[in-house]
Amino acid sequence: MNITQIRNDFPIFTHNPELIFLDNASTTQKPQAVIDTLREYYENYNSNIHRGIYRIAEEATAAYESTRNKTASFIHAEDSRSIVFTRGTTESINLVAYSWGGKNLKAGDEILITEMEHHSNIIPWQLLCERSGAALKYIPITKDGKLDLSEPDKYFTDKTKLVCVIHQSNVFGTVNPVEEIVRLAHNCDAKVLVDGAQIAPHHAVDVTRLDCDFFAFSGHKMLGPTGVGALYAKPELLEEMDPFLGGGEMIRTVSMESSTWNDIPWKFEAGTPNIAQVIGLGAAIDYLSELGMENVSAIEKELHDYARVKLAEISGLKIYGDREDKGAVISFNVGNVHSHDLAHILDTFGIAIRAGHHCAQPIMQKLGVPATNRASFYLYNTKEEIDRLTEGIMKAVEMFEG
Ligand code: C6P
Repeated sequence: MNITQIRNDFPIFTHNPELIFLDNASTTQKPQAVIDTLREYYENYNSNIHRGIYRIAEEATAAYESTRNKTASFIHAEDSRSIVFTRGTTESINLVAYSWGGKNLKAGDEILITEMEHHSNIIPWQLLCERSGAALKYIPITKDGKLDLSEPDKYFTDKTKLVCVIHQSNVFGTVNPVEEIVRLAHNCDAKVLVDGAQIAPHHAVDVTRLDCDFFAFSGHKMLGPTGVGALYAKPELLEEMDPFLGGGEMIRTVSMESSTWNDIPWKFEAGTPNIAQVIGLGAAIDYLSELGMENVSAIEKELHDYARVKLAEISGLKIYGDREDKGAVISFNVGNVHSHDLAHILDTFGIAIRAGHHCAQPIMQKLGVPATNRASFYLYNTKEEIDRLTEGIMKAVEMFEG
């Protein structure tokens, strides 16, 4: 893979030659192809979808629906009706909590999640438990950033109705054994929701092989625009679920007394959707598919291997959940330097990393720290940038510790 050629596809690096962007778990930069796709929609065929009886509306509808097919192929879903466009992972999870959870959970039932979850995969379940009377249970994590699945019978019981798990941790980069979790959950007749926000951009995903019931992800973390993401759900589940939001598009008939619903997946896409962003997501999927997800994973593995070696040269630096076989996300603290101070100093060198709790406060509680620094890599990063990060951290420590 020619990284220089890849970087040339991303105008932000031409406009900001000093920028070293290492906050890719938060959001990713956009290739010219995605930016052009958004512009072309607005300049050439901007119109609403599924309702206009004229040429440009039909063009927009075709482009929007073709992204549904691309999204289904990208995650190996067999049926494009299983793809619902949402604003992103957060909305996808909330959709399941309301539409599936509202109908299927009651007092005495249990939802099983893990201590590794992002707040987006905790709060919707806490709210659902308040509404339904169900109880929330947590699979614990070990201090080295893995799920502790040593006593599955303690957690997977006949009360378990839904299991929600993060596929790749946004804090540690740990890739969880989702296939095993699906098997344990299905053995007790529970459904499984996978938070795929951090896996879909970095590794090939096959929801059919995983056999998960729901899979949520965001476009902006995989080169696409903000404001768009998707929920994969097994079609038979979508069929039986109640609508999430009510409004135009999601209905078949409306009378003053009652209404009937559109076919899936449109039953879950009320109102005018983020048309441009969905079409832009299609361009992002094309870009990643052309590179090949196995190549994307390989680039990231090389960067991760290199970064682990380089960061280990810094005295007093502690990596949380450090291991070779995980995603290219490194959370760390160094000496007594507060993570926000370190991120601030690195910013003065042009280096963007994230500092804080990463919307995963239960992990911070488990680690016994208020916050960490986090460097996360993507296909356009280079080893030179990792060298600059290492030098930057060393300088910052010197400034603090005199
Ligand atoms: N994590 C991070 O810096 P949205 O905001 O809906 O696109 O994605 C939410 C979300 C859900 N699950 C996981 C595993 C995530 O990592 C995120 C977003 C960002 O780690 C922002 S907090």
